[in-house]
Amino acid sequence: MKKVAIIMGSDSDLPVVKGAVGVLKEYGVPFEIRVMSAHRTPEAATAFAKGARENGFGAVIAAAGKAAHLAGAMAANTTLPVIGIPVKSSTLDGLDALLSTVQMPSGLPVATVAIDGAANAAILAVQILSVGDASLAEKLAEKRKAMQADVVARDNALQEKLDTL
Ligand code: RP5
Repeated sequence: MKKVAIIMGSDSDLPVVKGAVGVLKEYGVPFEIRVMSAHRTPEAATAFAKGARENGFGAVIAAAGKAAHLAGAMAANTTLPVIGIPVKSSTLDGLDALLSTVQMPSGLPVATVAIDGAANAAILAVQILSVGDASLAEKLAEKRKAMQADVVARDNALQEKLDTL
């Protein structure tokens, strides 16, 4: 199975990024997690992205806050799908990182999830890998069914206690 790369601009992003780690573990998807910065270690970030495909990765998740150029820098140096997580790590509450990550020029897409949306970033990475992996596709479908059953159960519980509201 292809691996997922999780790159974060700083180890201070880890509390958010853990949400992606948990999902990848749940699906049994192999991953590597690294601290690399578009600004502080640009050469290392570039080299990682350039070698990502031949090193067995199928998708790259890049998490960064503030003037967040990490996902874009990854996308500039690989044709693998890149998923950006804007991290809320500044006085601007992550809006700065969201705009920096999502506003990519035409031709270099970054699939940007919500501010601190690490779980969705990992689910999207699993969905990308599932295109070539039937067992992952099956696990995703099972998870959807479980999610639907959970909502139905909550609705049923709500209907039962309407009189007490
Ligand atoms: C960004 O700056 C990082 O991704 C992090 O969200 C933020 C702060 O980094 P530290 O100063 O905590 O290392 O590049």
